[in-house]
Amino acid sequence: MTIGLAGKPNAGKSTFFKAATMADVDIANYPFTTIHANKGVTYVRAKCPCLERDKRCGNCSDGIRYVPIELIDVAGLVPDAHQGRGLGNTFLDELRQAHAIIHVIDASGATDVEGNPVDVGDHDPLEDIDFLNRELTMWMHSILKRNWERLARKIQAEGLKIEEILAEQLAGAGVDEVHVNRALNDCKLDRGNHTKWTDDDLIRLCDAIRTLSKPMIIAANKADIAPPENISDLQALDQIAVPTSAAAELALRSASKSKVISYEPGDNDFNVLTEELSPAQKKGLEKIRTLIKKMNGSGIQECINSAVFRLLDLIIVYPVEDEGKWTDKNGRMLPDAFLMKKGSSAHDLAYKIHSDIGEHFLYAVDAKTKMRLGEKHELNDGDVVKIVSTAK
Ligand SMILES: Nc1nc2c(ncn2[C@@H]2O[C@H](COP(=O)(O)OP(=O)(O)O)[C@@H](O)[C@H]2O)c(=O)[nH]1
Ligand SMILES: [Mg+2]
Repeated sequence: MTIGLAGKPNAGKSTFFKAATMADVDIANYPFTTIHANKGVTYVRAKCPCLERDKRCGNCSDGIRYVPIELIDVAGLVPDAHQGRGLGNTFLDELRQAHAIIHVIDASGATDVEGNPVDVGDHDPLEDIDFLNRELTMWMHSILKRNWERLARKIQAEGLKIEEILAEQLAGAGVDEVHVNRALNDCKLDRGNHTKWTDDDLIRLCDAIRTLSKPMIIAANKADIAPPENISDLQALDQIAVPTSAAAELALRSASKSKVISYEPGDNDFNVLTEELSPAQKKGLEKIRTLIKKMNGSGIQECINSAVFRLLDLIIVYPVEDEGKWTDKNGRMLPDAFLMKKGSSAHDLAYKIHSDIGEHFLYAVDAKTKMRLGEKHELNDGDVVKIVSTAK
């Protein structure tokens, strides 16, 4: 599972990335700080099932379970990147690996459309939403357009399946046939008449493909200094928008890393662990405390969780081999946590563990209720499941 952080320069992507992964990247207030995609590991936060038992499993932080996913910090997009402006296509190519995009927006309005600093509130962040959507759509359009006339003739002459050919063209952008098929239906384009499609039709189609293949949520970043109406405007859109302060999260994780505070990502408070703070440090920390109390957290963890659970509709399932002790064969309790699409079955889980186990699946056991589950049984978030198979 890979999530990409996208947005214009200076929105706070690298700060978000560094906070979420605690990796070392350049953070600076000028465009193109991040030249190449940075890849790192971040974590979805969940309640560990071991909270239902009388002892902690050893794979969670006192009942808080962190499940790894990949995060990419995609360098800043500027308008007309799809035509090769800025670092143009490099940025777009980096995004193709992402299953979902967190669009990091400077909700404070303190950067213009190209990411240059302006006064707080001078730029309307709503403009940035359209801009990223349009760049992605036009990027896909430019790929399709390259070969379109030749392909259109070929599809007609050889009677090929249009969704297959289009998906093939856009495979590098992470698009598959299912996306294209649904997009064709959504746009009500006449498949039989594809040689007559106009350029506008192609753009409409790409827009629909983009919506389906690159689900996106908004991080309304710099919420610490943003005018409240900017945040509410972003939250009024028909997309999930989470107010974030990447800067606050970075400060908290750094302080936690150096044992100055105890803080779990996603918490709305922390404990100071040392007496040796300067008055300025104390003041800085208390300012952040006030902020995360007001925001109910810095928003970074909530944003990652929202991308995984609300946008991508995933659940966490815990496979075990001993349904009594919830352990694997080496006695490790709740060793694995799998992210799976909501609606996945016990049989899907078996395949995810190993193709052999999937092929030789007999039944599963719900380790919480000890109920036997058939192959079609739909799994729920937080399920602890033993798979029984005849695989060796
Ligand atoms: N006030 C505030 N500033 C932030 C926040 N996140 C990032 N910044 C600042 O915005 C500037 C650009 O951040 P950076 O992460 O390099 O942006 P990128 O170009 O999108 O990667 C830096 O000066 C950051 O310190 C935030 O949540 N609040
Ligand atoms: Mg950056």
